Amino acid sequence: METTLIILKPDAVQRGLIGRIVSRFEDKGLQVVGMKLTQISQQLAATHYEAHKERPFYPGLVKFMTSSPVVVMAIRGNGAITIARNMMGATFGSKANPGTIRGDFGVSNSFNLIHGSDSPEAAERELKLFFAPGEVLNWPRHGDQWIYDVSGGKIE
Ligand code: D4T
Repeated sequence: METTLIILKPDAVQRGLIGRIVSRFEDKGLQVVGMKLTQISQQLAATHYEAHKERPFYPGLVKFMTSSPVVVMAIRGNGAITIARNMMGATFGSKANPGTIRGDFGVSNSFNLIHGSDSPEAAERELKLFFAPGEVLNWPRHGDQWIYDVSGGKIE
């Protein structure tokens, strides 16, 4: 099982889209194992987006991400990182396919509603940045036997 970090960005929260986006992950069968409303500090945004420090959009990105509350989520499932990225769609709503979160809810080439870790290494790093020990819960989910086929001894 993989766990990935999802951020519902300030535009998603301000537009009242929290419930609809969270529902998509639940509907898919992914498990919410951590979730909180928080406002990202300058320092945390700088650490999170360190890789983009030299990019022209970086100052605007940090300003946007710290401008208003976000919802951070830890989401778990078999292949959760790739599944979540596919559900999010291409980086900007203007290009993202219908049926994806960005494709269905946004048109901007800057505000893009949601972040998801893009690799297991990124997920591990980002989960530690946004969740303190004990905030991600390993809870057994009642319906898991109808979400995954484990009859063959592995998760299918
Ligand atoms: P994130 O990292 O937020 O999940 O988005 P992506 O993985 O889809 O896209 P990214 O890393 O290339 O960009 C990170 C973040 O920067 C913003 N951005 C990006 C921007 O404002 N202008 C741009 O030209 C680009 C490329 C949006 C997402």
